[in-house]
Amino acid sequence: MVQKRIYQRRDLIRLGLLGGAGVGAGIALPQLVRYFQAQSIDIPTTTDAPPISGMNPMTILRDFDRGTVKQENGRTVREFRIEATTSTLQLNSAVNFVSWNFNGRVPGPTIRVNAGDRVRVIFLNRGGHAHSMHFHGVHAAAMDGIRPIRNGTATIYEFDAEPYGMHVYHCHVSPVARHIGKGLYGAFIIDPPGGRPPADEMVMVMGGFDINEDGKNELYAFNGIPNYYLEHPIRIRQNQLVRLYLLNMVELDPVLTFHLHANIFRLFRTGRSLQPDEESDVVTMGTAERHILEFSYALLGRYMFHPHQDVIAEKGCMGHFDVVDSTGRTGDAGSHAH
Ligand SMILES: [Cu+2]
Repeated sequence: MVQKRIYQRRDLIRLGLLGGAGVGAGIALPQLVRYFQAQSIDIPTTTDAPPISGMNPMTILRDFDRGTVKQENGRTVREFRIEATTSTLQLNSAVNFVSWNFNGRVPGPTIRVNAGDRVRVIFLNRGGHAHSMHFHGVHAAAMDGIRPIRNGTATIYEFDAEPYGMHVYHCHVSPVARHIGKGLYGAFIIDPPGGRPPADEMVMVMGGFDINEDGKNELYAFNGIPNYYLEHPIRIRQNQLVRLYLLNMVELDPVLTFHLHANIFRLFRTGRSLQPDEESDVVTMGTAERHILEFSYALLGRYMFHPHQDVIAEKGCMGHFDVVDSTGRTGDAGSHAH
């Protein structure tokens, strides 16, 4: 699958390929070559990643919901329809978990808008309990989503998308840890003006499952299903920039880290900058903390990622990147080592 993005003149100016003076400004050839290379992001196909309990973590990974776009009074409105539901997730061969969730998936849809857009979320609660949608970001108190919406009723949340960054939404009905632990959370991305440079973009949300209701998590997962990306590695292209939108929604454990093997990532804290804040191979995240990580792999093969709380990693929060070349060939020696 090849994603192409059409560039506007303002993008060229932002990339420094056109001066403010516009056409006629000189463009150096190497710059132009890099520009056209950057235009097409090549995402390797994955054929052996089946859905589980009606949701597919491999699809969720790169699935961005930009809403239904409307123009109202000269501005862009993005409208989303979100339904709270109850469904059973098969977490592994032995464990079925009754999940409360948004649109039948854990995490809920990744809501993605541009800074300054008007966001309108039509929220329908069919979950069987009172729920709500509380968005992070800046908005009026009336839109803060802490008022319980009774089962069988609906409400509309509407606000301006500010500020740009990597945000989150979740149910805020008490006890919140239980509602979040059941799966009522999702990523909320506000893109900066002009966007970010082209990359293979993906979302990972770390979640925990208290399956016997003892106040502790017994299982953990990236994007809903424990060990999914361990058993179905995420194929990424050699030397191609990966932009990972990472969110920690694990309740009941005070902190998780995220560790990337055999690499160093650039970290954009809360996605609030276009320049990296630091570089590392491990970042510490409290509940609801989220960051943008950028990296690429030069060498083919299979590389792990997981929280470095290894007890948590070994209870389902572990995955692999499979770095493949342009023909789809992956590495050999050591590629299956854990
Ligand atoms: Cu709830």
